[in-house]
Amino acid sequence: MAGEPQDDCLFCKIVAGQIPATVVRETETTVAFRDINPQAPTHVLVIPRVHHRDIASLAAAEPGIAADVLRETGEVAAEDKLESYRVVFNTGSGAGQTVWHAHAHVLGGRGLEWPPG
Ligand code: D5M
Repeated sequence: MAGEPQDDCLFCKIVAGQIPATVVRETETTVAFRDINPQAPTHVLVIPRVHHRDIASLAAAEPGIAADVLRETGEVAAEDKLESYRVVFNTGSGAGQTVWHAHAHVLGGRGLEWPPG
């Protein structure tokens, strides 16, 4: 059920401490950790503790927590002293989403081209 931990969800396991991660920030509602396959010097994922399959589902069901995720992206960028950075929510397999638990990518520390591939 949406919002409940899912046994087969990698990021629910990170929230539960069952899989290790390099956690950089935690709040009551969110966890931020370094991406295992970094695409930039800073590549941090910010996730809600609750399970929703993507950012749209999270924002529809729990808009306050979606706002918490957004606020944390800025905190991560500030901690890594990023003047410029990109926040990405891959949504759907055609856009490259591979983990079906809402997450923001925070990318920075190098030049970033636009449009992305
Ligand atoms: O992004 C999913 C991201 O999750 C992708 O960049 C790799 C990352 N990932 C996968 N497993 C782990 C673990 N165990 N720790 C940290 N990061 C991880 P998407 O937008 O769904 O493609």
